[in-house]
Amino acid sequence: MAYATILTESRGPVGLITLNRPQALNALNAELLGELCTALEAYDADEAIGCIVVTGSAKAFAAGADIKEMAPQSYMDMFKADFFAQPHDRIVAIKKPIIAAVAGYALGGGCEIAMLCDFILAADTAKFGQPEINLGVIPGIGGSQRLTRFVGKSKAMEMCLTGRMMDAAEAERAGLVSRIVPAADLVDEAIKVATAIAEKSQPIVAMAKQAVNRAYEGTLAEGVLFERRLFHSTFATEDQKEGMAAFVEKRKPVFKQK
Ligand code: CO8
Repeated sequence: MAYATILTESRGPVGLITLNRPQALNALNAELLGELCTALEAYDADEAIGCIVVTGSAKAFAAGADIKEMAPQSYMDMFKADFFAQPHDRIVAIKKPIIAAVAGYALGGGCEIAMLCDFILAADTAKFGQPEINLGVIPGIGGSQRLTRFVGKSKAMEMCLTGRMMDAAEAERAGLVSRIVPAADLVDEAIKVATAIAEKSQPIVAMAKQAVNRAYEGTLAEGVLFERRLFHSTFATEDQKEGMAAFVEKRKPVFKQK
C-alpha cells in the first residue's frame, strides 16, 4: 500500500515504519497518525512479520502533534472527535512487539508515540520532552501518565511543568529508554534486536508482552481518559489560542493566565 506520510519496508521478519514528513519534523497530523496505525495493523496481521520497528529521521523522530492543525480547534471540536483517542487505542491494541528507534527530537506527541511502543532504543542524538506547557496545553495521548511510570513523579513533573528536554544519556539513566546506540547504527541495531525477537515463539512473545504490560498498566486507562478530558479543556482557554498562534507566527507567547 502506498502512504503519503510514512515509508514501510519489510526487512526479513521485521516490519520497518519510517515517519516521513520531513518538512514538519514528522509532526503528527491526522493523516500521519492514521497511516501509522494502518501500517501497524497491517504488520500485526501479517504472519511473515514477528516484530515492528518505528523510526523517524536523523533530526526528528517526531516533533509533536501538528500544532498548525490543532491551533484553530475549539473545545467542542476536540471533545466531539475525542481527539487522539483513536491512535492511542489502535496502537495499544497491536499484539506484536513494537520498538521505537528514536534519533533527534521526540517531543510532545512524538515522545508519547515512542512511549506507546514496547520499548525505546535511543540514538545518542535523541532528545525527549513534553513541551506542551509552552503552548498552553498539556500532554494528550498519555504523556503525563506514561512518563511518570517510566521516570517517576519528580522528573516527570519537572518535564511536564517546564517543558525542558532530556538528552539520551539522561533518558537512559531515568529508565525511559532501554539503551543508547550511535546514531549511525540506530536503525540497523533496531532491526537486529527486532529480528532476534521475531525469531522467538510468536505466541510466547505475545504473552511476554501482555505480562509486562499488565505490571505496567495498572490504572492507566483511567489516567489516560482523565488526561484526555483535561487536554480537550485546554482548548477552552485563551492561553491555548495564544500559545499556538505564537508558535505559528514565530514569536514568544504572551499568556493571559486564563
Ligand atoms: N507542529 C507543526 N509544525 C511543526 C512542529 C509541530 N509540532 N514542529 C516543527 N514544525 C515545523 C515548523 O513550524 C517548521 O515549519 P516551517 O519551515 O514551515 O516554518 C519546520 O517544522 C521546522 O521546524 P523549526 O524551524 O522550528 O526547526 P528547529 O530546528 O528550529 O526547531 C524544534 C526544532 C525545537 C523541534 C521546534 O520545531 C519546536 O519547538 N517544535 C514544536 C515542539 C512542540 O511544541 N511539540 C509539542 C506539540 S503539542 C503536542 O504534541 C500535544 C500532544 C497531544 C497528543 C498528541 C497525539 C499524537
